[in-house]
Formats: sequence, C-alpha cells, structure tokens
Amino acid sequence: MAEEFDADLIEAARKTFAGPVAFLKSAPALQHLPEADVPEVAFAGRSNVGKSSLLNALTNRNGLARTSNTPGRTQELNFFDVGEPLRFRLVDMPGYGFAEAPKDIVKKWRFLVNDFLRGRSTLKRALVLIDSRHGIKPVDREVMDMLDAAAVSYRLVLTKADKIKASELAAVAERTAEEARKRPAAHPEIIATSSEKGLGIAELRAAVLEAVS
Ligand SMILES: Nc1nc2c(ncn2[C@@H]2O[C@H](COP(=O)(O)OP(=O)(O)OP(=O)(O)O)[C@@H](O)[C@H]2O)c(=O)[nH]1
Ligand SMILES: [Mg+2]
Repeated sequence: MAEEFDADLIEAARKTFAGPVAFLKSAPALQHLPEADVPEVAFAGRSNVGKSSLLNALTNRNGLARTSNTPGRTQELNFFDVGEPLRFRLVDMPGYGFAEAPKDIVKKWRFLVNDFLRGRSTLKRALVLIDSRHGIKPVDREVMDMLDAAAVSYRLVLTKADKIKASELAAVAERTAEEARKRPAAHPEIIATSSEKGLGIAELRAAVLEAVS
C-alpha cells in the first residue's frame, strides 16, 4: 500500500525543502492573488486537520505558517515561495467545515478556497488532508467531488498519524486509498503523515516535487 518513491527523488526533495522558503503574501480575496507564474501546490482540508502544521513540517520551519488548537486559525490564502531561484509555491488555505464560525465567514472561506482550487491555472496539485482519527467525512467528499468535476489533480494525505495505533492507521489508510482509487482526479496512492513525529514527511516532499516538476 505504501508508495515507493525513488531514492533520488527523495534526496532532491530533501535538498529543495532544506533550501530557501519565504512567505510571499496573504490573499483575503481572489483579487489579491500573486501572479500565476509559478507552479503551485495547495493544502486543503477541514479546519484543524493540520494543514499549516504540515506545511511547517515539510519546510522544517516551525512557525512559518501559523497553527492553533482552535479551528479557524488560517483565514486567508497564504503563499510561500520555495527555492532560490524560485521553483514553486505552497499555498496554505482556510479550513472547511468550521461550524463555530459565523455562517457568512464560513461561506466566504469556502468560496475563496473553491474558486481558487477550480480556477488557478498554475495549480499543479491540491493536497486534501484527512484526519487519521476520523477518516473521510462528508465535507471532504464534497471537496473531492468539486475537484473531480473540475479535473484538478489532488492527493489525499492522512494527518496526525501519531494519534492512533499502527493497526488503526493501517486500516484507515486502506479505506482511504480504496476511496481515492475510485476518484478520477485523485492520485491512487495516499500518504500517511505526522507533523509531530515526522512520519511520511520525506515522502510528501517527494510527492510535492514530483507534482511541480
Ligand atoms: N499530535 C499531532 N497534532 C497535530 C499534528 N498536526 C497538527 N496537529 C495539531 O492540530 C492542531 C491544528 O493544527 P493546524 O496546523 O493549525 O491546523 P489547520 O488545518 O491549519 O487549521 P485551520 O487553519 O484552522 O484550518 C494544532 O494544535 C496542531 O498542533 C500532528 O501530526 N500530530
Ligand atoms: Mg491553518
């Protein structure tokens, strides 16, 4: 089930992410997006699933993207430049399905994220993050439906793998991959990660580099 990445790709990805990474800008609305001139990979998923933490783990920079115990931390599209010369951009996004926030705010985030994912010409891949403890939820399926309909390539990534037992992780990984394989725009392999323990981070770096190459 676990995907095998080429050792050279893993090493190239390690080097790339160990190099310069810089916050570029924060876009509260689509008219504030940076120019679409570099390949991009975006982090999507429910509020609190660990999008910002995973971006920090990939780039090995704690505090680059702001994280929080409280859902709804990330409220804008945040762009990070990777590489010098610039190679690609990572996009940290607000979460889906944050019930406690005011309805109009939730709607605004949802439109912002969906419009970006559907309409961004330079977006090479969306990473759709799924909490290992919960598996795929209805709101995740809505996002996947949207990405499939728009033919936007995406990969499912399990987060917080350190929070469950190995046997449970194997089971949720199998269920998740099974669902991914039925989806036209989804990568058939998933990656299980823990930002806390570093699990799957080298592989995800390779997957990102592969997506933008
Ligand atoms: N144990 C564990 N906790 C994690 C992991 N990743 C994230 N967390 C915790 O989960 C909480 C939410 O993480 P964030 O990275 O802020 O989540 P987010 O998806 O960016 O959330 P929003 O911006 O609100 O949508 C924080 O308290 C993190 O410390 C992980 O791999 N393991
Ligand atoms: Mg966040």
